[in-house]
Amino acid sequence: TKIERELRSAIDKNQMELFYQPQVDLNTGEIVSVEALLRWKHPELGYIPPDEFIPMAEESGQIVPIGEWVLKDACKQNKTWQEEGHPKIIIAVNVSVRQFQYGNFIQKVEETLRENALDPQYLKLEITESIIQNINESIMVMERLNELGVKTSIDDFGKGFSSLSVLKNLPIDTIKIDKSFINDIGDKTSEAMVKTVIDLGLNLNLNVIAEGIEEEHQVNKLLENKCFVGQGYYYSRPVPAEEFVKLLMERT
Ligand code: G
Ligand code: G
Ligand code: MN
Ligand code: NA
Repeated sequence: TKIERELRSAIDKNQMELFYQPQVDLNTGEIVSVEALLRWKHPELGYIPPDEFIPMAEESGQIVPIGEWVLKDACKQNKTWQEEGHPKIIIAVNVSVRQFQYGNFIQKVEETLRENALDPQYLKLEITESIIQNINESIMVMERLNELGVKTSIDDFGKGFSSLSVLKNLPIDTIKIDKSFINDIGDKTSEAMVKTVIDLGLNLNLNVIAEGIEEEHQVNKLLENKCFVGQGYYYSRPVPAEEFVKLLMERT
């Protein structure tokens, strides 16, 4: 299709852009890390959200060069903020399973960190529970990332649900509780689920991050359940780099 052809040339035409959403300390509102979220700035259609082109890119294999671009741009940006003298924060980058399991992924990560002189401790890679389809290979990739000093996180945790039994074997750093759980806060029955998911992460000594926080009462409930870091519209929508840097100056 036309859009598939356009996607293929989108990087060369400088149409890809990263937006940034702060991850904050829920006690203080301080920014502790940031998630990079991809946008396609289409000349006629405007900003196209990733949900509308990532699946297509995964299908066609375009996700590999797109993912490499994302990783590069995110590392470069984080290094720039550090050089500008802002407090050092972790940047979280979304990685598709297909990209994660692609042959030279580790090499690309290593190369990107080196080229940008970014300390690996300031990079975290977010992957979804779908990696369990190829669990042994994924564990190997995660172990190599650990050796490099790069953190890994399971995104949208709880949505796939199937992973409870394998979670204990995954060498990960963080789980990100799916926003559907946060959305359910306020409903007594569903609330037990949020608590259960948080406890699960804490008992495994993982960092637990909540996503999709939109209201203050959700923050209170999360704190009550010992989840201390989160992101969502309540704090900030994903914003362009120029805007994020203003938040960084105000809220760190
Ligand atoms: O950014 P929202 O703002 O619309 O993102 C929608 C979905 O797209 C999320 O599930 C997110 O994980 C995914 N996504 C955002 N940016 C990237 C990216 O750079 N790579 C991949 N693989 N997925 C991304
Ligand atoms: O990678 P992941 O699936 O976690 O991507 C986060 C997605 O959630 C992005 O589409 C982002 O724009 C969106 N998002 C971030 N904060 C909120 C929020 O508070 N509410 C809702 N509904 N979506 C959010
Ligand atoms: Mn994510
Ligand atoms: Na998510």
